[in-house]
Amino acid sequence: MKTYYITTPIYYVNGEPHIGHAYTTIAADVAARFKRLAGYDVFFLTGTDEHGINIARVAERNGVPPQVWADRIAGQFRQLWQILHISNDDFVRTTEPRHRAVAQHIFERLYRSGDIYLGTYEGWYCPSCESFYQENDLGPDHTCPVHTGRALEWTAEEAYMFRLSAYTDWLLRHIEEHPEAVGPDGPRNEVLSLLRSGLKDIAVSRTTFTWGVPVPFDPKHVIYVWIDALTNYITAAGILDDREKFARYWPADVHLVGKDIVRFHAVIWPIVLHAAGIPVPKRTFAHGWLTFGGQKFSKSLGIILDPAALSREVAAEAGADVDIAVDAVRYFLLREIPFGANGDFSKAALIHRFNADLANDYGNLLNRALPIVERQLGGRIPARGPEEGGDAALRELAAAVAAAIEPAIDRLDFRAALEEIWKILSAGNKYFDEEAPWRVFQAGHVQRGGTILYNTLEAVRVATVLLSPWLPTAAARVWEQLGIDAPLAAQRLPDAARWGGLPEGTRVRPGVPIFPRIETRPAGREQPTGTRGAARALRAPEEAAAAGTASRGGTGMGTISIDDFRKVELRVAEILEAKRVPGADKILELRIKIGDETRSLAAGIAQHYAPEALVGRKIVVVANLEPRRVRGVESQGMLLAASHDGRVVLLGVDGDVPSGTPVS
Ligand code: ME8
Repeated sequence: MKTYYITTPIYYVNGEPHIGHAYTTIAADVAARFKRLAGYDVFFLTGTDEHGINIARVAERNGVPPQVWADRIAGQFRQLWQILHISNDDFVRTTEPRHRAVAQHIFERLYRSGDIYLGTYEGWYCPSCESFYQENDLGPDHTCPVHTGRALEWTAEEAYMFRLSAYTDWLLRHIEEHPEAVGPDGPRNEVLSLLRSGLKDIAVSRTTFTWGVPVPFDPKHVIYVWIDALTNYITAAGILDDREKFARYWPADVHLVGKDIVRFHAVIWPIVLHAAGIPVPKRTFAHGWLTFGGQKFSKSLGIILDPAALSREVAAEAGADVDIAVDAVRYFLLREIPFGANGDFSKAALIHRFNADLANDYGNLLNRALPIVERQLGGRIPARGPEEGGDAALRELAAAVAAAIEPAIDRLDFRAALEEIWKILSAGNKYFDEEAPWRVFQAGHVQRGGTILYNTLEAVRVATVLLSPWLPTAAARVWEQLGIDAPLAAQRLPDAARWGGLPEGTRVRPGVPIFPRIETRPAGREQPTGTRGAARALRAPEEAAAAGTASRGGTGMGTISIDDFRKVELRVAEILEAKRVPGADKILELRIKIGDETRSLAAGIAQHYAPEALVGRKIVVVANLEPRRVRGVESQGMLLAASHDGRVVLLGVDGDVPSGTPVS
């Protein structure tokens, strides 16, 4: 069986987890879940980094021993990962005996081979970073380049040194020969230029504090926190306590990290491993910063957002449960920001994605199709009849999309993967609208109506399988409503995405909308402006009748006051005349009557209505709009129409009232 080993950084326990940590961990989780779906034997690791002077200091400030502090924060990380449905296979902590043994083992192995030697290290030291800095990296007046304004200490200490310099050429060649070893391009180039400028040996032990793993043969030294930390990846893979497991999973397929720690992962770590005679990881991938108002979420900057609290808030606004909001957060983070680039967090953008993508494109397609199955077909998925209309195109599109997802995941391009899956949903919605099964049933073509419903729900099924790594809860609920007996968790690609997998005769179980739309509040700057797809929530009247439900509204826009609304003068008008406009294929020139008044109007409906079919119709117009010229036609008002996936239908009045009647 093919294996896949993916890791997140192990996070420092110097503060509570925040959305920055969740970002990396969710990304790793999606990749892990996708690879399981694709049939891989996956090992997904996360954990906590618990040693070092910073953590000792935080614990002291809180009046507890460092181990007690570490237990507390590690517990918070574990709890958050549960809430966010993180499917890690192990959680490693650097204070565990299994890990201390590995850190010591590697240190000793490198000492024996001569790659670690006793020396003196002098330099500008930042206790917060636990790093020495070179003169040309410093901030003004010998301050820390990371912690702005923090004065560094010139420190000289006896230290074990690691011969990083001896491996510069080896690593340079390795990355040149395996460009996939570091990604994306920016971090790889940064690492390459660092290597080309030459590496210096680094200190890998400290004597100034004791909260760490002692050097086994010289216990007044503790092992440098980064050597301690990086070796977590081989601890959990079983280097010392499970040889068979280690052989199966090592080297790791992907170390996912933030940009801040790419040098440690892509320079120090492969050299440590290579020097110790252990194969090096296949890939380190550095994503960008999640920011808020342009500033990085960060414990030290005090800009934090608790993803669990965010999920609770979104759940309350949607009237959904927290697990659904968690899915939305997971989806949003990986859809909104290209993985690798920095991206600003905005709750309005999250809500917009919730409404437009999840509630509308995904949830609503299911909730439109199932009731018609219920009503017209006794709730059973029908057999597929012969292909007609848009059937083949939808099937072919789904197959092409299904084949494109794993390569996108392998490139860690989560956004491209989601965009691909959305092609199925968009095409599914378009197909459903165009094939209009409710009309087909009304016309008595039951077999064709059944085929349209089959294909629509098959598109939903394929999308659901592919989306399940992002939306573990929602996908399972969609699966339940589809009524498929075989559990979603048992699905495996490529078979599970093959067209036609929806079993004929399945008893559907329509339920409540899985993503209830979130009504947004009055406009602020953060307000989502788009109302994309809002019209889709409005069912065609025949569709509502076919489904046996009332039609629903909802726009997703911010509210306006009644006074604002009163400024718009809406009136019933009668169309007296309609003609095409030479050279403007979208526009009709109308003459309309509003009470006693006759006006001309330009209307963008030429592709939807024949002029002769319009004469005599009563429509609704905005009567107090400033006149303007449209393609040479004086337009003294605007008519109202609903547009829906490219289709435009005029608004009318349900009964005979004279033209000029006010509409409110
Ligand atoms: O560096 N945006 O731990 P750490 C995106 N213990 N990602 C962010 C982020 C943000 N605003 N803030 C944090 C350490 N991260 C070491 C790692 S590994 C052997 C040792 C994520 O708690 C991102 O993955 O400072 C970053 O690399 C990591 O948290 C830093 O976590």
